[in-house]
Amino acid sequence: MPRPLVTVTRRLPDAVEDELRRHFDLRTGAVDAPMGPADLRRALAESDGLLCTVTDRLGADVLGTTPIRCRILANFGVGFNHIDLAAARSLGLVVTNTPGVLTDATAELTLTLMLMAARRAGEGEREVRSRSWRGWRPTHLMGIGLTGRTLGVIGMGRIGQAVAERAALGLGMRVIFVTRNPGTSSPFASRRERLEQLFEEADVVSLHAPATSETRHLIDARALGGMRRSAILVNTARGDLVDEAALADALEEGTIRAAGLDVYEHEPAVNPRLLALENVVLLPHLGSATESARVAMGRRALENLRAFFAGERPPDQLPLP
Ligand code: 8YV
Repeated sequence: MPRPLVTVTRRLPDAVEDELRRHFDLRTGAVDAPMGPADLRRALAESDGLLCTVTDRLGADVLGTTPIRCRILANFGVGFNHIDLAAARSLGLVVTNTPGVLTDATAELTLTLMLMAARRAGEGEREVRSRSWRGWRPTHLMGIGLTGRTLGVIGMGRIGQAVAERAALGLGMRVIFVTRNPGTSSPFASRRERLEQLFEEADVVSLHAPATSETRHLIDARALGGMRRSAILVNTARGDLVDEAALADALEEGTIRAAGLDVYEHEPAVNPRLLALENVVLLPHLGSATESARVAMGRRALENLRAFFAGERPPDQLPLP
């Protein structure tokens, strides 16, 4: 039986590509750059499976192209808002993701941003690197401590839970959360029913909800206006959740104290007003960027592909609308 042909849209860690080659005929790009619509359409037309990433915009315009040979989209990552699931369903495609294996890495990066924003670490680093540090002084770059402060978690899935646990146990924070899921509880956090309640209480607001039509611009001018003036906003989820222009206004005007962002509305573009501000920490979508998480994500995508082509149900098959 011929081996399935799988197109891998981006270069993955060597260990993952080697393992994939043991199971599939692999097509990888010569250069590691995002695939445009034409290349994606060709990959869908010519391969049995597509191992894709967040940089592949698989909307109805791309997926709607017929005929396609592809039968499975194995996403490398947990978030799948770049894939039009309705279009995938109408083509009979199976879609999978890689939940769980990047939870620790993303939770750690969330704490990194919380601490960096609270302690003004980005400002300090820029000062040292630009050789403008003039030495210690009692009032230099004073930030805020997080011990005993309140963290508000929005979205209490795996990553929200992991952030709550680390903030409570590691930083001694009091943690509150909101979620749409009625059955969710946590030994480390207490629930609030309304976002407004969370905004009133939280010193740090951290986003862990998926990007959907309902969560788009969840953090807008009104939400920012409801937060404490001393609040720090952290986003390691998806850029769509935050109205970047409204956030820039809030940071410029002192509506909130600071922000820490790992994701953006139009990646890799970042709103130039944010780039000009000192009170925002900006990272380049590093949430899952540890060696072990990226290898585990690759293995999980491989396992989904392997199961599918063996006629089994892939372990991370997504329900389609
Ligand atoms: C990934 C992420 O790096 O898993 C996700 O949803 O945002 C990141 O951890 C990215 O999606 C890779 O495709």
